[in-house]
Amino acid sequence: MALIDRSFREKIVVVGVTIPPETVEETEASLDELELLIDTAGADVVARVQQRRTAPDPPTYVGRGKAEELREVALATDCDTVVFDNELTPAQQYNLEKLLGRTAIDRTAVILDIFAQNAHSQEGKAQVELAQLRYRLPRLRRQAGALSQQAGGMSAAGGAARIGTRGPGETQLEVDRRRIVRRIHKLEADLRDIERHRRTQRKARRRGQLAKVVIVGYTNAGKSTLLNRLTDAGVLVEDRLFATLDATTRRLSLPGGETVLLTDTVGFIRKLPHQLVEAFRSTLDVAVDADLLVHVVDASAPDVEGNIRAVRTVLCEIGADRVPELLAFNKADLAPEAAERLREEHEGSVALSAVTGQGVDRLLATIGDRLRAMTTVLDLVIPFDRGDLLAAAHRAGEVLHEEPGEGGMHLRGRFDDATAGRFREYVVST
Ligand SMILES: Nc1nc2c(ncn2[C@@H]2O[C@H](COP(=O)(O)OP(=O)(O)OP(=O)(O)O)[C@@H](O)[C@H]2O)c(=O)[nH]1
Ligand SMILES: [Mg+2]
Repeated sequence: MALIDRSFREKIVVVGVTIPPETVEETEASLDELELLIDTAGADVVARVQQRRTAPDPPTYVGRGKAEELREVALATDCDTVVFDNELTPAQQYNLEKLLGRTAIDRTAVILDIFAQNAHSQEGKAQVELAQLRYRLPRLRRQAGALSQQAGGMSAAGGAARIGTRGPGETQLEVDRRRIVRRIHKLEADLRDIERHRRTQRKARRRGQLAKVVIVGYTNAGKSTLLNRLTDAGVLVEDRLFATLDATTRRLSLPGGETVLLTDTVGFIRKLPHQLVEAFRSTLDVAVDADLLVHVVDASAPDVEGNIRAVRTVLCEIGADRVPELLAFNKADLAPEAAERLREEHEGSVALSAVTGQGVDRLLATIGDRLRAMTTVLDLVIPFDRGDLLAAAHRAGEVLHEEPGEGGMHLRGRFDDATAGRFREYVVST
């Protein structure tokens, strides 16, 4: 179901419309990113068209005059596809294709296309297909319209004639729609099964009560490189967007002796399609469940603060904005000055290079410090006949010291806030 043909390098014209409060600079940054996405998808951008408007023009998003100009640019550059940075409604997409005489798609379609190309696991494939079908379902009319025009010959050629007719195309449309809805339900059920299975696994792991550290960040920031540097994960690293779609978890020993679980996740981007956020919800849940997010930032990127904001927007959308965050400015080998400046500007952050390893020790020490700051050290006396509690303390916390003494087992341990409450009546001092 690729939207961009990969049998050759398609020529593409990109279109960006600035609608306040968005600024022209933000539109340009977003278009730069769209060009990277298109390059990742395997096509070439040959021209860029921009416009400022107070609101989208309902029929074609850009105004009538701009649409004409766009048609001329498309002809002059002999492009194959026009890609809008803004999300098009199905009707706008249809009208634009008719006017331009070539495929018109939006940023969402490009991102879905790249995800489809990069999905390898069963779950990743199901998630991407689900997002694609949800994107396609409301757009079916367009294709069915083309069908009914063919079937109806001359008399049905006028665009308006499709509405209200019950031609063979519409019957086909109903068939297609039902088939897609059925497939969506099947995928949702499959994903629920995978999710249930993973929850069981996660529960088994939780018994170990290891802290969960999750690497998040902009796409291509170096998240997988960092996981590989810190563990022997061997995750695929590539200089392209959305190389990673599946979460990978490894154990990691911190310099203080604690072991944590470190997870690499899918990267974020500006205007991440909501269909994808929805479909990837179960994968993204690892961030919601985390004790600490290591937010990896490419310090050599042109708009670092914009990238940080884009990641935080997605974190907010999935409900992970309340998890503590540690900013890690990566690629310090490429941009040493920028990394250092950013580290100074953001309190508590670190600068590092996942490739050379510089700053990695500092990162590990900081992870340890941050996790320890979130836990409470308690001194407990647990009666000898409460073997259940003693076992629970070992399971739920990190026991630093224990010896039998007056009144029971004297134990010093580190507990998270929730567990600490259970031992309240056995606390002797804190
Ligand atoms: N110079 C330099 N390059 C780095 C560093 N970290 C990562 N890279 C490069 O950046 C590119 C992306 O790295 P990945 O680890 O795949 O990035 P990611 O954040 O996992 O990307 P996605 O999974 O696609 O979102 C690769 O070409 C890496 O070699 C670094 O510290 N310095
Ligand atoms: Mg990755």
